[in-house]
Amino acid sequence: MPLPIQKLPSNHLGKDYIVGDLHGCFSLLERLMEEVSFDKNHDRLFSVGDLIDRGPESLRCLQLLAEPWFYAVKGNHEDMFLELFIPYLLNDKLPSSNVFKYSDLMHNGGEWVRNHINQAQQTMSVEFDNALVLVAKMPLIYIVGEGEQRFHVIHAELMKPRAYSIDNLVYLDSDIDRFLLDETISHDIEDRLYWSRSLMKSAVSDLYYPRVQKGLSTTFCGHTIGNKIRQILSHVCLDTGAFMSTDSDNNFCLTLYDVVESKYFSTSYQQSDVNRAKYKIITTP
Ligand SMILES: [Mn+2]
Repeated sequence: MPLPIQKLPSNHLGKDYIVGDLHGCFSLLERLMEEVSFDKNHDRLFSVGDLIDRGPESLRCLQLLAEPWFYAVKGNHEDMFLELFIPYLLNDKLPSSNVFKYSDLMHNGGEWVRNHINQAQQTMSVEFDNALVLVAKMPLIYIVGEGEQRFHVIHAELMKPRAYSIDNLVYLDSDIDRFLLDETISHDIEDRLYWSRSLMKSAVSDLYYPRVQKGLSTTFCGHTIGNKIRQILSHVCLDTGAFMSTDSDNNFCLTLYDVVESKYFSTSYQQSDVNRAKYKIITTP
């Protein structure tokens, strides 16, 4: 199995971009990549996970995992997907219809997988099988670059357990370096990495957390939907609700952040064009 934490050098040849939760919104991503003239030979695209479910093109999003320029961490939706399909991956045994019906995946927008079941042969489609192998290899954390340039990509939050003191709420670079050395990450840390909403919920509550956490490099994340980018304790949340952007009553969109130029691009199913704006991340308290 590949390591759950992967370290990559800075990109000196091209640019690095981060995209928020895709949830099947492949065509929106295509539009944003075209807008920024994404260079597949030199640029890299990082994803904060949750490639699948709820939106229209889940499998197409998973197929991005085969691209050499695409780097995605596992989200809670990929975790639910694997929970349902790991037995099939390991022993070719499809889940029973009851297991399917009552799975977490089916209750969270995973109905699309039904279109890939080959009932007669009790297998999934070849495209599905290929994607499943790639999902099983997704890491939980990317560490990119060193020093001032360093950033992380995770799905949700780096919350510590029983974090009561404001000075001690989240894991720092030193903790992440230790996870990297240990080559493993415990199950409860993994769970909070996928599911935590403590910090981002504070953005809409009265709780105040500073934008920068000393000792923690910029950590791009998603998982909690808002109608704009939010920065709390060095976590920069890019989940702007792409799959809900079909509704003209909201400002939801897919967001792509350009790390080098400190700006973002967004688009939605309601628009045919792209918005662009500066969003400078604060790195010193
Ligand atoms: Mn999520």
